[in-house]
Amino acid sequence: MFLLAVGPLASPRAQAFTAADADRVFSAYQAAFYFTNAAGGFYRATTEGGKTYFWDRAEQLEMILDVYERTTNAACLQIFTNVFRGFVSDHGLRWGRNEFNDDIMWMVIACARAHQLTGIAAYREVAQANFDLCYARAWSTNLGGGLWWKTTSRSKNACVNGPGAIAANLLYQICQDTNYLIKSRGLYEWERDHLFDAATGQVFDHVNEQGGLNGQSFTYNQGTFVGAAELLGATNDARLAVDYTRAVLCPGGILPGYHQEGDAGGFNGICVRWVGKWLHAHGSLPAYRQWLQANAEAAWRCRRAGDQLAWPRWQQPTPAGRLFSWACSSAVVVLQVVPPPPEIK
Ligand code: 7K2
Repeated sequence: MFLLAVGPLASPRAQAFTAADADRVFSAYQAAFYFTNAAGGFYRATTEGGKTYFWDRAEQLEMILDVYERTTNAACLQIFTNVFRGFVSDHGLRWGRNEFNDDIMWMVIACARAHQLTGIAAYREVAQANFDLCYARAWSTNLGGGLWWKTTSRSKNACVNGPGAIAANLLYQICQDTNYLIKSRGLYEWERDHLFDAATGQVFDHVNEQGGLNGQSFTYNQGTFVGAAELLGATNDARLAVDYTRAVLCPGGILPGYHQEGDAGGFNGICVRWVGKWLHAHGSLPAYRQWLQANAEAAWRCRRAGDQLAWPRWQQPTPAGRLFSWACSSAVVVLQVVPPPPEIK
């Protein structure tokens, strides 16, 4: 009895999260949401069925690449291939029918990253063709440049200009065409001038045609701004936007608990993907690393028993009942892109 009583104290302190947990969170996700049919691979929209549509599926493709970047496991590429095939079966190879310019830019990023990781020409071709068609219809001189959010609405939003700057930068890298670098810089500088407060690091959601600023700040916009800034060497801007995210958007240090229904469920995954790349490029500055690790730990801790899924409100336990795959992707991403703390012996 005595030995049993002291056993837990003598054993190593449980780690916050490990690489094995990063494998587990993805396995749980796949078990709950992934399915294949003759057309390809897909994700159920919820634990009850359906399938994700366009931009959430594009971001699920990015999630798979995050797992691959961490593990270099060829099985991830097979899953990516299947989901890409499913995407093409639903949306084709030219996406101009989708009125949302942001949707197209997210998918361009996923395909450009896939090309970087695999060298497969088809991913580069589809990324380039769709960036070009999107840029041609979305860019205008109104408000000094920048991309319209969608074909019909008259606002210029962070959610298209940040991803557009990243997409153009990746195309520059993979096509070696400096016109893409010029576009990347142009979009970034427009966003910096119109949707960024250099005194605080805040990224604003959008500006309307009359120049009216919407002052809301979402973590995904902070994240893509950081990603674009870092790719273009604007390291001071990147750090400012990271600081704003950490100090203002994270009460108690944990990213905001967005609702799982709707667009925002996956915002924190996008945020940590780009903030994680920024951190990696800057030698894992300890305070920032610990902040991201606390988020990854919270995401893993909040998972529910049984199917092991974690919802996007990491401060609270994942409830029973229906969960949304797009919203559960944030926890998968954070565990891929944040390095686990060293093992405590
Ligand atoms: O208003 C935009 C954006 O500026 C804002 O940050 C978010 C907040 O909402 C929309 S972006 C969401 C759209 C993405 N494309 C596909 C659409 O179905 C989706 O509404 O959530």
